[in-house]
Amino acid sequence: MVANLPPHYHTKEAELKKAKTPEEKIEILLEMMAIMPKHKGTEKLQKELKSKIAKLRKEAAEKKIISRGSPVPVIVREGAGQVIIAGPANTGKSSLLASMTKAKPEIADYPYTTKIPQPGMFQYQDIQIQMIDTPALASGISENWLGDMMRKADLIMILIDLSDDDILEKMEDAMNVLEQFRIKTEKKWEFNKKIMWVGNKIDVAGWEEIKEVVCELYPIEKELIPISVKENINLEEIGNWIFKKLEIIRVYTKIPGKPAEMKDPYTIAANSTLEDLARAIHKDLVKSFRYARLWKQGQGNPLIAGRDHILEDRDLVEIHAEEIK
Ligand SMILES: Nc1nc2c(ncn2[C@@H]2O[C@H](COP(=O)(O)OP(=O)(O)OP(=O)(O)O)[C@@H](O)[C@H]2O)c(=O)[nH]1
Ligand SMILES: [Mg+2]
Repeated sequence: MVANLPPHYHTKEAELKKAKTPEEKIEILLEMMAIMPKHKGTEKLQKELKSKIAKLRKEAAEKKIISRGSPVPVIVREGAGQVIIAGPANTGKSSLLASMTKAKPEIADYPYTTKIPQPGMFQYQDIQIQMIDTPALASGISENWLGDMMRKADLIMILIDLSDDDILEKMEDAMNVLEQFRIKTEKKWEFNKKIMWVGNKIDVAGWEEIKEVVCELYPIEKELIPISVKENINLEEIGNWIFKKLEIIRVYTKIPGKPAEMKDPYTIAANSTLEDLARAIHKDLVKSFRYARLWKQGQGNPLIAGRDHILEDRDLVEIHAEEIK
């Protein structure tokens, strides 16, 4: 069968000959893959390109050419938690950031659009959570700063594309990068960071089969949240999951004798005690703490609680302290 390749493909072929670094070659080969019509006649060629890409990625990874000397981006932590949106190219990471926050990242139908990370604040009920859109998680593309950023984050959201036939290959590659970043244990399904799995583009027919294929190879079925940014499906669910995964609680405080204002809560780690809350408010309060009046959500009468009392989400607390002389 004749391959019938578009002229643009041959231009890319010429570019490939001139490319020097593995990264350049990978980018061109990926573009060639994208341009190539997918039918029986191009099957052999597709395989060849894929194996070339795999070889180059290995080469790039071995040489550790994931630090290209470009300036390291720094993002100042803000809000009640920091979540990195990561994942293979073109899965909708920037689209998700744009839909959840006021940020305006560049979105395009070709891969590797995002080159530098971009933050946005996600309003979840009465708290704000920082979300960071990142460039594709792919060997030969991802740079070391991305690993640093991910290791410092509270939660990593891995966004995959459930409309993509090449999902397995991209997953494998992304997992390899996570291993290089020491976020995933080598050859084991074990992560040393909190991870959440999100599958995008379920507005495209056939996503269930692709999901099945991925879940057969990777044990993510129970956790995977299927969404569509485009059609606004399940996006609310993501907020709830982020909050759950961050394992934080909101605690409202009031001053004795003053009415409660149920806003601007402290956000502290789940299972924190009243003493931990006192510490978060002011270090002197840890010493001077005597007791607290504590209202559980929806309950009228307060309980009197000591410093070891474990707090829960949406508790209202009035701390009574000794006067410091
Ligand atoms: N059908 C469909 N397309 C989507 C959805 N979300 C995003 N897209 C499209 O997917 C393409 C890639 O979106 P981006 O948000 O740029 O993806 P990305 O993961 O940031 O891509 P890179 O920065 O290149 O890694 C764009 O054409 C989007 O319009 C979705 O839910 N459904
Ligand atoms: Mg992007």
